[in-house]
Amino acid sequence: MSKILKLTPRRNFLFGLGSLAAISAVAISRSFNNNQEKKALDNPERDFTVSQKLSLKQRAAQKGLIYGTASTKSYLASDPAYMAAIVENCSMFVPEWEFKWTAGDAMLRPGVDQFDFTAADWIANFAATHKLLLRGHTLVWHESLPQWFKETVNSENAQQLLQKHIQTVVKRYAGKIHSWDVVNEAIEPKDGRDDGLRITPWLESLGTNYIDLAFRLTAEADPKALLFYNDYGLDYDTPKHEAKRTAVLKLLERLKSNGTPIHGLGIQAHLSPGKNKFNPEKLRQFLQDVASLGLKIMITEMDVADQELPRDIELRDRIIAGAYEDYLSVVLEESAVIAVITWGLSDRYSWLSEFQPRSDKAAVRPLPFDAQMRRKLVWNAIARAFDNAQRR
Ligand code: 9MR
Repeated sequence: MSKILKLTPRRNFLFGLGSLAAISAVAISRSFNNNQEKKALDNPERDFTVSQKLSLKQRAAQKGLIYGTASTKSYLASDPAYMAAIVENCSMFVPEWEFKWTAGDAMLRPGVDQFDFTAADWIANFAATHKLLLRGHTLVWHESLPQWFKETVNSENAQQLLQKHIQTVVKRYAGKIHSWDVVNEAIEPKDGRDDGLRITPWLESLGTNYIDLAFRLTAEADPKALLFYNDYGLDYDTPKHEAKRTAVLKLLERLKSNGTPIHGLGIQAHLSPGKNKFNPEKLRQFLQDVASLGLKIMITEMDVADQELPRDIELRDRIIAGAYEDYLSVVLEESAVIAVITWGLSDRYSWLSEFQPRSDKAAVRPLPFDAQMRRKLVWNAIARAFDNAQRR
C-alpha cells in the first residue's frame, strides 16, 4: 500500500520531465544558434502544397485509412467551431478524459461501487450523432486513478476491482466501440524488471498476468471491439526508445503466444523533433515486427512538442509539419497501419500547453489547426501523407 501511495502522479512526473526538458532546451537553443543543426531540421524550400479540396477524413478514406482526433466534452460543448472542424475532418473520436477512471473534470468512478456515466454517455451520443467511430481510452492505466482507488487497492481486491470496472464499462458501450485501449503504458524499462513491465498498482497487486486478464475480460464484455495495447516512446533512434520497442515487442509476443485476445498496437507518437534522432529504418523494422505477429497498428495520439524549437512561427511550423510528414510517410508504408489520430485538432486545446509549455511563454503549436481555427502546414503535411499512401 505504502508503495502505491508513493507512486509519482503523472502531473508531477511530467513537470519533472518538464524541468529536465527546460535544461535540455538551453542545450537545444544553443544548438539552434548553430546553423548546421537548424538546416538539418528546417528546409525553407520544402513543399507542403496539397491538391484537391478534400478534408483529412476524405483523404484518409480514399486510402482505406481512418483519421481521427481526441477531445473532451468540456471543449466540444462550449465551442461549436471546434466541434464543426472535428466533424468535418475526422471519422474517429477518442475521449481524452471521459472513459478514464477520472481525468480533467470527468469522474467515471466516483467510488468503489459507483459509476457515473453522464459524461461518457455524452461522448458516446456525440460520436453516434456525427457518425464518428469511437475509441475507448482507457481501461487499465497507472494514471488518472481516483484517490479512493489508491487507498483501496491491494492483492486481495485488485482482481475484483478490475473485473467490475471492465465488465461494467465495456458492456455499457458494447457494439459502439471501434477499439479499446485495454492497457495503456504498461512498459517502463527504467523500472528495472527483466520483462520491462512498469511497476504499477496493477502489477504489484496482480502480477504480470493483469495484462492478459484485462484483455480477456474486455473480449468477453465486447466481443466485437478491437483490443489494443497502447504506449509512447517508441519512435526515435535513442537507447530509451530502443529499449521500449524491444520490451513492447516482447510483451506482444507473449500475449499472442498465450492466446490473449489482442488485435493491435497503439503507437502514441508524441514527437519531439530536434531532441531525438529519427531513423526511418528502425521504425519500419519495428512496425514490420509488430505486423508479423498478426497485429494491426494505429497511430493513436500524434502531436509534435515544440518546446525546444525556435520561436519564429513560420520556421517553427515548417519544422513541426516536416516532422509529421516524415513520420507519417514512413508509418503509412506499413499496411498494418489502419488509422492516424492526432491528440487534438487545434492548438486551442492541447495537453502540451499545460504539460510542456515553452520557456519563452509563446503558445505551443503542435496540431493541424491554429488557435484561431485556421489550417496550418501540419494539416497539409497530414493530407500529403494520406495522398501519398498506398491504398489498403
Ligand atoms: O491529454 C490528456 C490530459 O488532458 C489529461 O489530463 C491526462 C491525464 O488523464 O491525459 C492526457 O492524455 C494522455 C493519454 O491519456 C495517454 N498518453 C499520454 C497523453 C498525454 O499525457
